Amino acid sequence: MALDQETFELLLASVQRFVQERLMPAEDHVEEHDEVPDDIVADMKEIGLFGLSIPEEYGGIGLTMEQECQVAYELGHTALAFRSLVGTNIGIGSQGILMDGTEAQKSEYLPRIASGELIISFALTEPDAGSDAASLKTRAVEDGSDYLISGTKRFITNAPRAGAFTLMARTGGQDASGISAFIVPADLPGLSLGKPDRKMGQRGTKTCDVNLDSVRVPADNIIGGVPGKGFKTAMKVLDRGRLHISAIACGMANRILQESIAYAQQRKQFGQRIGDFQLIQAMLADSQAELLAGWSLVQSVARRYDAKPFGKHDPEVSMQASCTKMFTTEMVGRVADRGVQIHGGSGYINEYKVERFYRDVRLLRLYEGTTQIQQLVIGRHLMKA
Ligand code: COS
Repeated sequence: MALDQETFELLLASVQRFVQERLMPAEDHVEEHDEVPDDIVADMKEIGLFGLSIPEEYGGIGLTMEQECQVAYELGHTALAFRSLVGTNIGIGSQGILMDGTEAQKSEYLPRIASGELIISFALTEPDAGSDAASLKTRAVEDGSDYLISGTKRFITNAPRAGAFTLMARTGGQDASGISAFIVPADLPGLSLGKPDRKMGQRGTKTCDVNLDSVRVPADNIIGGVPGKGFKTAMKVLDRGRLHISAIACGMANRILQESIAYAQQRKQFGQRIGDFQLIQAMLADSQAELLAGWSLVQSVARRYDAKPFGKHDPEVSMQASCTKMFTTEMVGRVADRGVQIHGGSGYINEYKVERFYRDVRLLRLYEGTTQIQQLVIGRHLMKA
């Protein structure tokens, strides 16, 4: 059940305060040390950020998609590493269990995910299976009442912190129907982590390979208990994740716009504030208009998402989620580019926030489906009509 409006407004206001008073002041620490401090992680648990999307009956807050997007918009206003830390528990790590898991799986895992005691990652991507997710090679071979899983998962967000993975492996034939989703505890023998990835941006976000060498996982850990449903679970999880990422993109676009306005108001050239020049105003205006369009789109599609039965695939809503992710993540790329331009030479210097945000937002157009994959989802849907 959704949180009532009044309680939700209070939560949103406390997240706004948390972002401004706790997270923004720690941005330089995250950039410098490539880590989110432990005391901030503890505070994130305290205010319930890990359980935003998990129903109250499993210990979470139970936000609707529309409400989750509003919170994600606020979290998008600061270094994206903070959002990334809670993002897999709120979204791609937990939602497969919530949508398709058995009652026993939900009650075993969701309360610990909601409290942040257990970090759960989503392991779909592999060295040879990125956009073409259905071609994944990680194999799960039946052995009595267990499966032995072997393969490599790549770029797995939060893997170094994870206590468990929602992991897609092939139990059957070569197409999408041969894929199953497993809950794989991180401490099983045969599971090891690769070295941390060194990335272009999003410092403080932890990703690495996950290697599986005959990892013995009970058949009971197949999400929903039935093999062959894992690709669809993964796609449904990604539909939802794409809306969440879109809200983050809008939050970050607003932060960059505010940084740009502040700079344009104080920086003087040719004897006046650069913001008084129409060419600077044109860049601010383009960013504001595109942000408004993107954020309106997120809210409207999130409402459409909430209106369909939970966990059920609605191709029209999937198509709209792809439109939203494509538009908003491309939009924040343009806003970040203009932000750097407005800052001039200072925009290229790390001390100014726009330099790092410019690098941070580049990832939004890649993960949870590249812009080209969103185009494909949209184009295919239109051609089926
Ligand atoms: N929800 C539920 N089921 C879905 C779905 C969705 N959003 N999208 C597709 N399916 C179903 C299809 O209906 C089909 O089922 P049937 O065989 O019963 O008809 C099955 O899944 C296979 O679908 P499809 O044939 O469209 O699969 P493709 O291999 O052509 O792949 C794309 C589809 C390209 C859209 C998919 O692989 C994709 O999204 N790739 C990007 C992966 C990604 O985002 N990676 C990021 C990793 S996480 S950071």
